[in-house]
Amino acid sequence: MLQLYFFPMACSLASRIALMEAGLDVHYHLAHIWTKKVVDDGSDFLGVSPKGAVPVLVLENGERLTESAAVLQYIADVKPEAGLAPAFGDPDRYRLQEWLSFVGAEIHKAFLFPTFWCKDDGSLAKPRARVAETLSMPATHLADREFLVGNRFTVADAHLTWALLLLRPAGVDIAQWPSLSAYLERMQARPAVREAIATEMALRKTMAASPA
Ligand SMILES: N[C@@H](CCC(=O)N[C@@H](CS)C(=O)NCC(=O)O)C(=O)O
Repeated sequence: MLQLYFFPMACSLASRIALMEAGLDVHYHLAHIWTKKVVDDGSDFLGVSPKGAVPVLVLENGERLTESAAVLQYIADVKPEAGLAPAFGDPDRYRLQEWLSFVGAEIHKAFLFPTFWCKDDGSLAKPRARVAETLSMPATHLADREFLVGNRFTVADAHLTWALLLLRPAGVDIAQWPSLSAYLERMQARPAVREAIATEMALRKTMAASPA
């Protein structure tokens, strides 16, 4: 069985959404990303992954896969019939990778990560100034589309949904981009997405405020 190391409402939520959309059986381990302890048994999370970051997906053969873009595509490819990624060779596969990279680098690491992890000593001014320009990209793209890639839900939507959910706690009002607000509402209406968020929100309430 696949195993996912996650922290509630962190970027590993996208992997949980993908796993639930695929209907895969998974063993979930809560890894505390500040203390670097696995909550199940108090073991060292750095022993699971020296990166000390979620998501970590443990594959059926015991190998550990990190980085959301890779983990999400792996999940999609375990259950191709769920249609969570275009097949390799389909030009849309590169569109999927394009969006996974954009969410991971331009939204997550350029904005969400510093917002939640860095002290606001003035150094957050630049990422904050840039975020509207960044978000205008998916906003424009989604103005006349239901999903990021093709005409069905993919793991790129799982990734963007997570990032958009964190905008409010990061102090950005998504209402500025009606296409993004409508998209987020549509995504949250999906049963798997709703259940994944509800599960992690419930866990999160039992913990202190957490970063991205
Ligand atoms: N590039 C990685 C970033 C993973 C990441 O930064 N995860 C955060 C949670 S959203 C984390 O676990 N941070 C802990 C740390 O960096 O110490 C990915 O896309 O999966």
